Amino acid sequence: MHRETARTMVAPGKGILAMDESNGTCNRRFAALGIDQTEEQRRRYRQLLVTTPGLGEHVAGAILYDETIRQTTDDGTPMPRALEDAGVLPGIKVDTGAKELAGHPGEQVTEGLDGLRERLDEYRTLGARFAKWRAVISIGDDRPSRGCVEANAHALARYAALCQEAGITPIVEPEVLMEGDHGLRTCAAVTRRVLDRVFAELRAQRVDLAGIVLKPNMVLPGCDSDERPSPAEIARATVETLGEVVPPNVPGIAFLSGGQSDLDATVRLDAMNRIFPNAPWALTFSFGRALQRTALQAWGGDPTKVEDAQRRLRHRLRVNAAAARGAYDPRMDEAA
Ligand code: 5MM
Repeated sequence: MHRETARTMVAPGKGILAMDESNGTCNRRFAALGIDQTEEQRRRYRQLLVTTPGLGEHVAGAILYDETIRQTTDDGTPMPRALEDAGVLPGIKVDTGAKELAGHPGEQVTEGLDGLRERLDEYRTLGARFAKWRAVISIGDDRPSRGCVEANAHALARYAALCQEAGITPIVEPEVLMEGDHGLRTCAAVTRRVLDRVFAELRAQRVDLAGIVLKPNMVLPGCDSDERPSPAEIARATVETLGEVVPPNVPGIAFLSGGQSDLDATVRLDAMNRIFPNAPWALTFSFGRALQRTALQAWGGDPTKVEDAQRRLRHRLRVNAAAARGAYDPRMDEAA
C-alpha cells in the first residue's frame, strides 16, 4: 500500500503542497502581514488553500498540520475529505519539532517518536495517507557534528518504519539549511554525508525504500555566500549528489524550497528535469513558502481576496508542475 501511495505522490507532472506550518510558524507568517493569529484565521487560510479550484490538477498530495486535519471547511467538510474530493491525498506532519540537541550547541534534533504508533493510527482514521518528518541540519564551524547527523538520521528511520507498519507512506525530509556563507561544494558534501547516513539508518530499520518519498534540500551555496551558480550548475550539483547516495528504487524526490525565491525554486527544478530527463526517480516539488508566498500576501486575512489568492496559488502550482516535467517557460511568469 505504501508503495502505491508513494508512486501516486510523485506522479508525472504533479507535486506536493506543504501546508503543515506549526502554529508558531503560521502565526509568524500571519504577524508579518498583520493577519490575526487565531485558530479561526488559520482555518480560513487553510480552507482557501484546500478549496483552490483545480488543485488536484497539479498537486498529488497536501501535508496538513495536526490542527488542520481536525478542522472543517465552512460547510462542515473535514479538511482531509475536502482534499480527497479534489483528488489530492491528505498527509500529516507527525514530528513535534526540532529541539536543541543536548551537548551540541547550535544543533537540533527532531522529536516525536514517543507515542507515534498510536498517533499514526489516529491520523489514519482521520484520513491521512502519508506523513512527514523534517530533520534540520545546519552548516557552520564544526557543523554538522557526527552526533547531530546520526541522531536525526536514526529518528527519521524509526519514524519511517512506524509509518510503513501503519500503512502510511513516509516523506523523509532531512533539510540542510541555507543559512551561512558556505559554498556550493560544501553544501554538496554535507548533503551527501547526511543522506548517506539517512539511507544507512533506513536500511537498518528495514524501511522499504520503494515506499518512501525523499524530501531534501537542493544543493545551493549558503545565503551569505558570494557564489552565484546558474540554475544548470545547481541542477547538476543537486542531481549528481543525490545520484551518489539515493538508491534508484526510491520512487521520487520532492524538494523543499528552503527560503529560495519563488522563481529560483521553479527555474532550478525545471533545470534538473531538462538536464536529467532519465533520472531514476521523479524529481518534483514539495514546496511550502515558494508555493504559498504570493497567495498569503494577496489574501492578507481579507475574505474578499480569497479568489485572488487562489488564482496566485494555482499559478505557482501550474509553473512548478511544468518544471516537474522540464517544461517551464519564463513567459508563464511574465504573463501572470
Ligand atoms: C510548511 O512548513 C513546514 C513546517 O514547518 P515548521 O515545523 O517549522 O512549522 C516545513 O517542514 C516545510 O514543509 C518544509 O520546510 C518545506 O517548506 P519550504 O518553505 O522550505 O518549501
